[in-house]
Amino acid sequence: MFTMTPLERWVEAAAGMTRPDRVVWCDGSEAEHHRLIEGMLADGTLLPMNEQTNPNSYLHRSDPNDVARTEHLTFICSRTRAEAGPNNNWMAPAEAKERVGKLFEGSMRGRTMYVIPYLMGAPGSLHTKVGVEVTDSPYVVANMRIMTKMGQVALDQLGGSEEFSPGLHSMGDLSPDRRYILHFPEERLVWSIGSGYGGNALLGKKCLSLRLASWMAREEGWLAEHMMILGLEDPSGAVTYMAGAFPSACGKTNLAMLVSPLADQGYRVWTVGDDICWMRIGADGRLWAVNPENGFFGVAPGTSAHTNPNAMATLASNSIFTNVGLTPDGQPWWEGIDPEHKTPPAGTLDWQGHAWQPGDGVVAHPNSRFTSPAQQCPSISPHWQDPQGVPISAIMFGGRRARVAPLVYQALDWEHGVFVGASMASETTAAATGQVGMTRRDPMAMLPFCGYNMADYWGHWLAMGQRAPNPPAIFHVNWFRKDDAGNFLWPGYGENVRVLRWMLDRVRGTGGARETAIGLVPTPEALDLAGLDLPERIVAELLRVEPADWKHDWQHLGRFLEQFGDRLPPAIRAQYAALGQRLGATSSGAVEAV
Ligand code: OXD
Ligand code: MN
Repeated sequence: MFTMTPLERWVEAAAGMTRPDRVVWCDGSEAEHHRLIEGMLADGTLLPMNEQTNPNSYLHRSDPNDVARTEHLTFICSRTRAEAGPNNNWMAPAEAKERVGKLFEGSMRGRTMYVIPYLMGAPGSLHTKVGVEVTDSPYVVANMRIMTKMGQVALDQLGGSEEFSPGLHSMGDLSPDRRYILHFPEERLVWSIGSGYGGNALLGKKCLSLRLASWMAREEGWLAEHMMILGLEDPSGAVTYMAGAFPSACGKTNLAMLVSPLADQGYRVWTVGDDICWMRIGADGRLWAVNPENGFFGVAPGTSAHTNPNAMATLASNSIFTNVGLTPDGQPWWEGIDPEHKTPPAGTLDWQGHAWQPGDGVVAHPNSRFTSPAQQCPSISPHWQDPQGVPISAIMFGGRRARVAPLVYQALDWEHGVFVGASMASETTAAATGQVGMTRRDPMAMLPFCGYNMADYWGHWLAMGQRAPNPPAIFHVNWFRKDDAGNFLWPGYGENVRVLRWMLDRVRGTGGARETAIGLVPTPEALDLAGLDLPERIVAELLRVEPADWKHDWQHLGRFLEQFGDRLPPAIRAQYAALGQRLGATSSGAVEAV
C-alpha cells in the first residue's frame, strides 16, 4: 500500500494551507533551471544581461519596500520567551501560527508552489543538514540553486526519513505590515511571508544555517557561526585555517577572498567560505569547520577589481544580480565597481529601473547583491567541500569601530576570547533596515542570527572550550579605525594579510606582543609592514589602547550585558569585572547590576 513520507505529508499540508494552482518538485537539473529562467524573463521578474560580458547572468529588481533583512519582523517562536532571550523578538508558537497562519491561508492562489529539497553542506558529511523550502517565488528557487545543493541530491540523502528542516515561504503581498520571518526551533521549522529578499527568503541561509542551526548546535555540541573561513598558505606550503565573525557588510567576503601583496614571499589566501561556519570538535581536539553554503550572496557596492578581484572573477558569469544598476550595454553597475569612474556610463538605469542622471541618488541600492557559485572563485580552496571540514587554528572577531579598537589584539585564553566575542560592537550597515552608522553591540556578529538566549549561547561557547583540548587562538581585529579627520588609518583589503601573518606567528608561539588591559597587542616590529609606507605615528595610532575610550566602552558593554540578568554565565561576569579592574574603571549602576 502507498504510504506518504514525512516530507510528502508536510508538503501536502503546506499546499492545503496556501492553495497554489500547481506544485512543482525541483530536481535541480539544468533543464528545470532553463524553464524557470525563461518564465522569469517572460514575465519581467528577471532581465537578461550582456551575454558576452556576463554570460548566463540576470538582473532582478526587488520591490523597493523589500531590500534588506528586517530584524524587527524576525521572531524566535520558542516555547518560552526566556529561551529566546532579550536578543530576539519572541512570539508564542501557538499565537504565531494563529496570526501568521491567516496570512498563509490561500497566499499561493494563482501561483506555483515550488518544493526545494536542499543540502547545507557536502553530501554524506556528518556536518550536513537537509532542508526543504516551499516557495511561490521562482527567483528564490534560482538563488537557492546557487546557494545550496538543491534537488535530487538532497532527496537522496533524506530518503524516507523525517530528518529535515522544513521552511514555508510565500511572497504574500510584500507589505511590510504583513511580513513575518518566524522560527520554531523546537520543530526546526521556518515560516516566512511578505518578503522575497535575501536572508528573509532564502531560508537555507540565515534562518536554517544560523538561527535554527545555532539551536541545534547547542543541543548537539557544535557551533553554528556567522563567520568566513580562509586558509593562509605560508612559504613552506602549509595552510593554516582561520575563521572570522564580522557583522553584515563589514568585509567578510573581501577578507575570505583576499589577494595577498605578500604572495612573492609565499603568503597567500585560500577561500573556504564567506558567511557561515559550522564547527565540530575533531578527534584531535581541534575545531573542524565547514562552510555549508554552495555560493556567495555578496554585497555588490564597493566590490571592484581593486578591492576584490576574486569576487569580480566569481561574479563574471552564471550569477544573479539584485538591485544593482544596468548599463546600456547590459552590464551590472554599482558604486565603487570602477575606481576610475565615480559615475556610470550615460544611459545607465538605477536599481529601480529609472534612467540615472548626475545629481540623482545612488545607482545601486547600498544592499544590492550578487549571487554566484562558490566554485567559480579563483581562490577557492581545494578543501572547501571536504566532508570533515578544515581545522581552525585562529578565530577573529571584528567590527567597524572608528575609534576604540586597535588594529588587532589577541585574547589571553579561550575564556577571555569568548568574552572578547561577547563584547563585540560595530557601526550598523545597510544589510538590515534601520539607521546606518550607529554603534550597536553585536556579540560574535550573531545578534540578528542567534536562535536562542545569548547568555546561554556564551555558556555554550565556554563549554565548547572546556570540551576541546586544542581550541583555536582568539583575536579581535578592526580594519576601520579613523583619525580625527575621519580618514581610515589602515589600508585594509589585501594588506590585511599582514595582520593574518602576525596571527599565524602567534599561533606558532612567535610574534612579538605586549600585554595591555584588553589583551595582547603586536609590538610595531612584529607586524610586517614593509612596502606600506606607513609613518611610525600612524602605526602607533593603529595599535594604541586608550584607557579613557575603553572605560566608556566598558560601561556601554555593562548596560548591554545587564539585560541578560541571572542567565549571564559567571565566567563572563568575572571577565567583565576583571577588565574593569585592569582599566581602573569606577563602577557604575550598570556594573553593579552585572
Ligand atoms: C548576509 C547578511 O546577507 O549578513 O550575509 O546580511
Ligand atoms: Mn552574513
